[in-house]
Amino acid sequence: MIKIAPSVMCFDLMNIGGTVKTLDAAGADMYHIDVMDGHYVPNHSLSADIVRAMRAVTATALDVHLMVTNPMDFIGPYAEAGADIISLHIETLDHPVRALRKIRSLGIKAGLAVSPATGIDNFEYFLDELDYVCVMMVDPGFAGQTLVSGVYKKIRRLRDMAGAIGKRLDIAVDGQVKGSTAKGMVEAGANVLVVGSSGLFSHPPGEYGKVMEGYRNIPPETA
Ligand code: S6P
Ligand code: MG
Repeated sequence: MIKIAPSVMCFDLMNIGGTVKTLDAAGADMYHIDVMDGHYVPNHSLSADIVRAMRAVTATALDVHLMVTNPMDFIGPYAEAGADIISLHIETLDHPVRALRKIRSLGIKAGLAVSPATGIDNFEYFLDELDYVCVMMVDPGFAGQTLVSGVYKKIRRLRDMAGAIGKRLDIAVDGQVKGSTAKGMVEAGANVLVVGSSGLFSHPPGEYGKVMEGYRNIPPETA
């Protein structure tokens, strides 16, 4: 089943609560919360306070994407704030398995995020430790960038890797997920679509439900 994850960074920040209400009613499956430290990526975005505030008003899953240099320090605070999924950038980790186990030990789904230029060859060695992979279709740091088209191959590769061990891995795509790109991403094996400025918030709020349903109805991977 395809899940739709609106990106909170792209909400109208003066109306986060109202947008959560609208999107909950329109059937969002999870909220994607980008955390940037101004060091690993040249930007700042959301924080644990946003996760806590959203947790208080919605039962919808909260998917935290940590773009920080020292992610091990932030697993605890984001778990405590109410995250359901935490993804760390593989590029920031010396010991990915230790990090994934720490997340799972807190009762949270463990994810890795992968920037466009980063490979996934080593994932096959610890795939059973992973619940979620956030495949970045743009370099992390900003909304509204240009897609790196070579990354479709990575989605396919990851889906094949998971298939080879009979694993139902959640593969999210993040960056430039929109009408013209989502089909290819789903066909390559993605089942979580992070939608932001290009794929959801370019539409008026009254159309959010219809737009999300359109993505959900894309026929699943072809292989
Ligand atoms: C980017 C971040 C993303 C963006 C989302 C924006 O670093 O991880 O989650 O918020 O990709 O979507 P769009 O449609 O503006 O590329
Ligand atoms: Mg993100």
